[in-house]
Amino acid sequence: MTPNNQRVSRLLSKALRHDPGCIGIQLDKEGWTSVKELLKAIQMENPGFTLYDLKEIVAENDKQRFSFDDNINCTKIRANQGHSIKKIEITYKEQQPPEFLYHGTATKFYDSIKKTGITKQNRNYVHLSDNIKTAESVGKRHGKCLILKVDSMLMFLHGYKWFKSDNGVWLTDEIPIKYVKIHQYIEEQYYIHSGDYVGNAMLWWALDSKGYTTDLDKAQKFSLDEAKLILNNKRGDVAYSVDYINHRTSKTVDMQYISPNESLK
Ligand code: HQG
Repeated sequence: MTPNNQRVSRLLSKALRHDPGCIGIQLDKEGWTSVKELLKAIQMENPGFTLYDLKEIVAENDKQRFSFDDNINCTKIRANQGHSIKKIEITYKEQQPPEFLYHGTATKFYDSIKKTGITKQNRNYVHLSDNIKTAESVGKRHGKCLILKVDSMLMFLHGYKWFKSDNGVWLTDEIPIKYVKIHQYIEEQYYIHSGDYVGNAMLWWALDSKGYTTDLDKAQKFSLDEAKLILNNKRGDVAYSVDYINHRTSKTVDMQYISPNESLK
């Protein structure tokens, strides 16, 4: 996806879930807005933006956040879940959940969760996933991640309603603490930067003590305690969390792997 379409995608997340007024559109009770009106609004800032771009954003969104009412005519579009606008009440189909579901949160919220259970905060529902990996990426957005395991089937048997959005997110109104167990604390991991660079690329401690590398796939990840031990040696090494660095990577090609013979003749 082009950087401009990535920017529009973020704008859509905001407009279709939290603040339609930010681009002057309106959502109906089910969260839909007219594609024609939306295109007009986006084109005010991006004159070259087309329906083709919008279709690309919907198809390629990493969490499948958006849907058209029908993929051929594309008359209306909405966000599948995650709304904070109270007047939006999407009629999700009630579903029987699996035995357990997972909620990724931050350790700093747990004292409060212990008192009131998991509550929806600003959103219209509490969000859960059927796998730990998704819960981990959701929880990490808030800080040091804690994965909670929820007795979703037991809740269902006790009369709590469960819904599943079109993009596979499980939703419910609230989760009393008696259905919640701590599943796992996710330890933050760290890369160690040697302090040196190759060109602009940062040079990291490599896997298995094999010197240094610019390739993050070959860089060693350390626990907090290991990273602190290394930093105590005070050799100019610097530790950054793996998440922090992963959010700042870009795709480049190293010129030493490129042969001019392979270029177009
Ligand atoms: C926490 C993203 C204190 C809750 C994700 C969470 C998801 C409490 C935070 C979707 C609490 C709210 C939703 C309590 C819950 N006391 N804190 N009693 N109960 N919390 O962002 O679940 O990228 O509103 O654990 O993928 O993190 O936006 O909810 O940590 O599907 O598409 O309060 O948003 O999708 O944070 O994320 P959020 P969430 P998008």
